[in-house]
Amino acid sequence: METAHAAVTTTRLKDYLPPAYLVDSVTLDVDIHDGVTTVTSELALRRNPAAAVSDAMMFNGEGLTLRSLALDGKVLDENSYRYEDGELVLSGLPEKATLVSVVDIDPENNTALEGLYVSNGMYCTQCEAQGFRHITFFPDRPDVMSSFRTTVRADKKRYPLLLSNGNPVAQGEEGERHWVTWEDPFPKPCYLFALVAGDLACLEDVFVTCSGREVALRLYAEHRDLDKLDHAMASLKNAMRWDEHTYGCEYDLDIYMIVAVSHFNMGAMENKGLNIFNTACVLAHPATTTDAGFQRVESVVAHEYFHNWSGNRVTCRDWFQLSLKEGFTVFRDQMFSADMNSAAVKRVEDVDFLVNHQFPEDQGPMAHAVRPEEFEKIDNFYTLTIYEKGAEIVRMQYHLLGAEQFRKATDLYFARFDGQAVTCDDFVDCMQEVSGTDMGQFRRWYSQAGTPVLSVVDQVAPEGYRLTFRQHTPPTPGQAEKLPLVIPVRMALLDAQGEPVPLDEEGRREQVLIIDQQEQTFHFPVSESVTPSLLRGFSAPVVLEFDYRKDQLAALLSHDSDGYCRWSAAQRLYFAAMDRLVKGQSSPDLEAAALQPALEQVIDRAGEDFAQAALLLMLPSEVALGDRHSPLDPAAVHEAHQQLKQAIGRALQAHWLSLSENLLATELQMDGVAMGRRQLRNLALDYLAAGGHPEAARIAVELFELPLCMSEELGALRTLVHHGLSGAEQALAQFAQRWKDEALVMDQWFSVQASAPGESTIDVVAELLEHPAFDWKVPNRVRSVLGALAGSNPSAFNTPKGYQLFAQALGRVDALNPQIAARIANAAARLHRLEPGRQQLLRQQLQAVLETASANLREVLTRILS
Ligand code: 0A1
Ligand code: ZN
Repeated sequence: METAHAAVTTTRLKDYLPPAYLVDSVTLDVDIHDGVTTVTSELALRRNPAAAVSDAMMFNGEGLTLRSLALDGKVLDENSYRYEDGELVLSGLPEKATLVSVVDIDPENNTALEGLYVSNGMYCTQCEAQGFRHITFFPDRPDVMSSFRTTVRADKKRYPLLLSNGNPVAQGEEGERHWVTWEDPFPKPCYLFALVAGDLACLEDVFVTCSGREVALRLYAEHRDLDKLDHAMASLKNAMRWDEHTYGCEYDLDIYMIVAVSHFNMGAMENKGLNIFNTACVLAHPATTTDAGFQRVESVVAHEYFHNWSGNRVTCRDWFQLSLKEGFTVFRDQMFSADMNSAAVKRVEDVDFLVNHQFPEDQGPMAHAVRPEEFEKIDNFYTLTIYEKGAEIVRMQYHLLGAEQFRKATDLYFARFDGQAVTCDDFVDCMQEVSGTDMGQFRRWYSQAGTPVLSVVDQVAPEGYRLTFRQHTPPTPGQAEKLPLVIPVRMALLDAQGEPVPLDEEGRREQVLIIDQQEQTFHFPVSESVTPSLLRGFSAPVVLEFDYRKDQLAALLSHDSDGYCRWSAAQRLYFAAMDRLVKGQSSPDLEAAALQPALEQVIDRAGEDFAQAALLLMLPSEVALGDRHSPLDPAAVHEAHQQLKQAIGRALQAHWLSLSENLLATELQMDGVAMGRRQLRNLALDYLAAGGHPEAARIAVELFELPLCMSEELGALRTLVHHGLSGAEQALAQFAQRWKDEALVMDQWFSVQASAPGESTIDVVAELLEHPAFDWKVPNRVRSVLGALAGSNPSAFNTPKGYQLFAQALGRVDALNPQIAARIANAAARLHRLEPGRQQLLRQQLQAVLETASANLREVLTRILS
């Protein structure tokens, strides 16, 4: 547990030194008893030939009760080592030595959920980034890679299942207790260690790898959830096959296991051969899981599986290189999901997420480079920048090299660095070596924080058409000066019919322009009037500024063959309309009338791809709208957002009504088309309600009463609750009654209420926090209320009561789980953009929490308040 005012230490990339000693092998014995768990570890130490010669070595250890230490069989007395502030230092070590330590730990009271802890009666671990030091003494850094042999001992009846990494090699019984020994021959850093002891149900299958080896696939969950594992199993097999085809990566052990746990700080964890998953990212059943939930399971299962190569076989030298494994693996999972579903829709969803969540991070007080230079708590750097922007940087390399060369480069990367802990530069070196391209300037993407702004102007001249690009990256904390980046801009020029015109003598109709200077102009032999279609496929993570005319945007939305550009045009139209409303320059009905023809075109073509139509018809979020206005008055933004939604609801009400009724399915299907239909149908129903249509409540109640699946049921409930329709209260009560035993469904029940727009929701949130089913120790539940309030309900959050409740709750979470508190606190990062009155109020509240904050929370709050 963190204590108040724990010493803050900053770790810097420039101070990196290799470890003095390596640990070739680890033998662990974990003896689990109620109330105390005893961990005996035997480390085979060897002086690191790559380090400066030293006979001293540091081992991390946090919250360990030391029983004994012995070096080469000799018990060490207290004078022969130093153990303070979580660091054990031994000196006078020979070239090779064996260190045996015996410690006691207390998993039952571990609410921070790092190291070994208990979740619903099951023992499990979370060691990334620095959890292993809570289990035993160890050089807890990713560049120390060891083979592990682990014995787990526990009561036979209560913990029939004893798991760890690798393959089981021995087992036995001793009276009421039993033990299993696992061996993982692949050297790994300790952050990939895992252990599980519990009574779980198992779904089993077999995968035959490309070289014909049989791999046992075992998915574990609580017995009641056994029927919710099929989708994860199917996703896992698809991912294994895809990685063989796409990257030539074959699975290496004889077993691959996934364990679902209810208490988990993040989504899931790629421990070697024994993934541990948040139940929310692995359990899926049509009755209890939304379509978005199904898609998340598919992508997270794949993500963790892909880490077996991009992360485990080849890992990070230090935590500054985190994006080496995370950016690359997100890119891999994005491409996998694109291949399994509609690629165009997937790309827009990913861009939407990046633009609406990572861009604000990169433009706020938490902005940091994809390869940061320093951190206090590494847990705070599992950010959208490391993950999502990191993935965009890999994607740019993929497109710059082309699929074939990129594959050669990743082959080289995996072959050259197998079994090693390496850097982002090593990755780019492979790209450079294979392609012969100088990637020197490109590497700035890793070191430079902030979102680049690319301003474009066009000019029609007698000689042809010209586009001039100017790039500029605004300063970020600690990084005032910015250098030009390499920005690939995929583009086309569309004629009046929306057809791309030839851009050069060869007749190419699409090009990638490389912008690598502050300003550059490109000429095209085009004389007709054209609309530029820029940044196609979102070819670089930049803000693109171009002063489009309304008719050009309508044309892009209707005709562009690029899904991203269509979506981006729609976003520009919506934002412009709402901006005018925020500034009081227009009326909602006028704006809706102006949008109507373009939206009707989208609706007419909805049958081509329902999901894409839903994405095009959905308004940007209130939070995203607020990010365009400074100083931010959340009430004015809320008003404008509601007004436009209502006006669109009214203007197109006949369409919303028919979509709400005609897209209704009669039997359950879980394919992409069926999911797209439900998405569009839910959206239509929501617009119908926003427009105040008298049929909305009836349709929503009918759907709620007899849903085919959770997407329908929850969609109906959300519409009822968010629009305060008659029947909402009853539906909430019915839903809670129906699903009281399904934690993941109840999370949705909490979050639907906490995200209902409007100031009065804050009183609802206060009640939800007192609800008997609310549990401060369960991260999913905490997120479902506090995350929903602060992250997606600006009109309730940005009130005096909202700030006060948020700050108090933050303190309460922090006392139990600093990682979760710090994560939720990020929602307050917009503080500096708020109008002075609110800014002052929020500042006061956060300052009060700071007094007692853990080191994790303190790092985030200090940055926000600075
Ligand atoms: N490596 C995991 C994410 C993860 C990171 C940190 C954790 O605890 C602090 C847990 C999981 C992934 O990328 O899926
Ligand atoms: Zn990951």
